[in-house]
Amino acid sequence: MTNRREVPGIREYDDPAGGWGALKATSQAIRLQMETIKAPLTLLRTNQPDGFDCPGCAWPDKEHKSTFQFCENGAKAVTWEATTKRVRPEFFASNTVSSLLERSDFELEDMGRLTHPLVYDRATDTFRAVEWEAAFGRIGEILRGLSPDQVEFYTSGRASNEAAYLYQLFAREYGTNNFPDCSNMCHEPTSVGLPQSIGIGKGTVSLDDFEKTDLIISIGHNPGTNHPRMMGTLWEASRRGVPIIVFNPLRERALERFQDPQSMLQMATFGSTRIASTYHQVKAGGDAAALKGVIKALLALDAERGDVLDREFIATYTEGIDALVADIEATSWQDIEAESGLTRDELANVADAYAKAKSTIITYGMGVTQHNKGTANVRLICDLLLMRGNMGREGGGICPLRGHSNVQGNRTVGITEKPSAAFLAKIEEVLGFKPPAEHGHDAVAAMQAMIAGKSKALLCLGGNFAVALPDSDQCFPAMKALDLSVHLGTKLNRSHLLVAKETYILPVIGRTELDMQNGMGQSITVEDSMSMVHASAGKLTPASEFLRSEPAIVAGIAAATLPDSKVNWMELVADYDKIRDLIEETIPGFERYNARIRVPGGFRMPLPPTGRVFPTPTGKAMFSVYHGVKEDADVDGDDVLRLVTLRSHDQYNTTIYALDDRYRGVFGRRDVLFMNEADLAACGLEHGDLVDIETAVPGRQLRLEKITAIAYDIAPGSVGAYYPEANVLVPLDYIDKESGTPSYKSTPVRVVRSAVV
Ligand SMILES: Nc1nc2c(c(=O)[nH]1)N[C@H]1C(S)=C(S)[C@@H](COP(=O)(O)OP(=O)(O)OC[C@H]3O[C@@H](n4cnc5c(=O)[nH]c(N)nc54)[C@H](O)[C@@H]3O)O[C@H]1N2
Ligand SMILES: Nc1nc2c(c(=O)[nH]1)N[C@H]1C(S)=C(S)[C@@H](COP(=O)(O)OP(=O)(O)OC[C@H]3O[C@@H](n4cnc5c(=O)[nH]c(N)nc54)[C@H](O)[C@@H]3O)O[C@H]1N2
Ligand SMILES: [Mo]
Repeated sequence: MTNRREVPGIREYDDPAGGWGALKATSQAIRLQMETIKAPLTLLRTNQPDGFDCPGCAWPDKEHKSTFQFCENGAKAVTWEATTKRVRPEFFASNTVSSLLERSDFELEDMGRLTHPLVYDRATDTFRAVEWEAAFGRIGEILRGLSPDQVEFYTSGRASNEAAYLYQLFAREYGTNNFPDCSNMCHEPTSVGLPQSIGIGKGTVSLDDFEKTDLIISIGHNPGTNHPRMMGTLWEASRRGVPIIVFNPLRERALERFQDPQSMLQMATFGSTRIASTYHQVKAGGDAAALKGVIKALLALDAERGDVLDREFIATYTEGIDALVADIEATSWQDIEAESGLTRDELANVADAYAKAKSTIITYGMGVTQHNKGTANVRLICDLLLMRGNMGREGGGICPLRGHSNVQGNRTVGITEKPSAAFLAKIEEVLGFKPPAEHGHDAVAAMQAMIAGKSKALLCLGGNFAVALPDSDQCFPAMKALDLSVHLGTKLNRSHLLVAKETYILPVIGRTELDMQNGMGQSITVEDSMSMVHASAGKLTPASEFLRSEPAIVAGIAAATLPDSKVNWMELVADYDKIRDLIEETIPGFERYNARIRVPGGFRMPLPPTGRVFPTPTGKAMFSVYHGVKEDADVDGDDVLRLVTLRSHDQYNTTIYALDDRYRGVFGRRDVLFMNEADLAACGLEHGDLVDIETAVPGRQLRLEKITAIAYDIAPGSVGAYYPEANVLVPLDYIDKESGTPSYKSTPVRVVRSAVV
């Protein structure tokens, strides 16, 4: 490292995660986005009993009444929405859409909050303000002229239960199950794999379990950046002496050392706490092999000692262990080591620690799901937990780290392209219309239908659909070929600007803002990663008097589209309690919904596995078999590397807050490729060289040119680049077949030196 050349913006960051660095970054975020006088008050209202739910992440709060939990990235999410910057119609009048498309994603959102409903004017290539009713009327007219299966209803996971429920009701009465949603690009392997294994697609642990667990295994997530409030939980566990075993190809600072900004002593003494007790730099895409290795070692240990498996649990509550054991026996250590990049000894040590722990929690994120074997990965995690009865045991269970703050709730209230027959029957019984039963499109299928010209219209309840999806060079033109696109959003983004024949941008009241309907302040509800449902009420004055709430906009479009609707849209929107009553009538688990959200902390949705009830078709928890260990057999070559696309510390998905990635030592730029020193050398490259990256999968050849390769502590054979810039490299059809989730974390690529111009 000593004689490496200087590369602009790349320098080592030695401090622990959190701590003084986080305090400084927070005050900077406030200074850039908000009036400093208003900011502290706004931040203090985050996650309070009568305040709003933090739009940052889906990690729960203890009883939802803790004193303000300090969180740098939560503060960024809040200040980004509560910013005093505005982008008004006058600005749009003097800036063509073509010129706006030249700006970066960061610049687009940084212009501030949208203030007026806008319609695209093709003659001038600009957006201009439009009356709400005129927008609804025209959208309704176009939708009535299309066949429902030509229309896609996208949802990004920030929408409240109330907005999402109305949205799915509208789409289903209109006549489609085309519900692409952000979850399809995120935790779909969880939603598909967990029901097969344990009968429900949600995590099984609560915060209390973290206080009682003996071991935490963390696979493929980066909580210091993406679930910062989890750091407090990990910090406490580590100080209690609980081993934390990490599997991650990159050394992530927050998983190594954390300085708790809430600990006066640690701040004053510049101390920090070790987080990971052991850090395994698994190869990208090597988790299935690593998990099979741990299972193999655990079986060997059990053969030796006889008391490692929880035989009583396995006999009473599960099925299928014999097939798993047979498959594990047939998997060689040689393959496991080659594919995981970890040694037999390392994996056996994990098995030892696991066998010692009375109760174990496994946490995981996108490093597990965004692979073409994402569902198999999730099921292998379940297998490992089931072998020692870690389901329905205090301090044990599975903990998927959800993405958007209400992505789990959206699913619960009906955002799914594959609705159950029971749900559809209930809708028919209660609402009096027959919803379609035919399955609809998920995110990739929706885009493929758009590319093929089969889908003609796209409605987006939030999000940045085209930018979040893989293969931008195919997705962007497909947006422009649509007849209609409608975006409900808070800030301008590229998907809004990839205009269709007709395009509307409809600005919404955000989570932090007061939502008045009929003279009454309304609250909405959300469900966190641990299935707690609670109310959220914004307090700030909305960014503009012309904003409307998401439920009101959905209802407005629905009423204009369906003149003979069975639903009284306006009555529902006048009082959100009425939407919740309807949710209670049509979806199990919401009994006494309105009463229970008025209790601080809310209530927990039913989670049968916590009582060792597994609602699978057999009534048992099911072990799985995943043959083989390889990511994809046909793309191997000595020079093929696995590309991981990931988030920096200064971004929220496609929203870029700033250009730094402090913990990884990247400042003021995002055009870098993280590479292991050995891979750099093997490619004949040096730290700081300009490279081109090209995909190494059959099919469309995708390329990203002139990226700076930098030496980084990442597993050999794996390279990393930032999302969304690297999305041009992810093939749209390189997906997990079971869940449809793109392999954003293991695209096979080759890296070559850029040609000199
Ligand atoms: N501040 C902030 N908060 C967020 C978000 C945000 O963008 N910014 N996004 C939200 C959303 S929608 C989501 S889904 C979550 C995402 O939260 P995470 O799941 O943490 O997502 P990523 O940052 O994409 O990266 C995951 C981690 O997986 C590792 N990884 C990559 N490939 C592999 C692999 O093959 N195996 C293993 N074991 N690890 C691997 C990467 O090195 C990285 O540390 O966070 C949510 N919260
Ligand atoms: N290469 C690669 N691609 C990925 C991923 C990856 O790891 N690598 N991760 C995937 C994952 S996990 C996800 S979840 C998706 C994310 O995909 P999306 O959810 O579609 O994207 P976001 O960037 O979260 O959406 C940002 C936009 O949401 C709007 N917005 C913000 N707040 C609100 C609100 O309160 N209401 C409304 N109506 N709009 C609002 C703003 O206009 C903002 O521009 O991306 C996926 N894409
Ligand atoms: Mo996500």
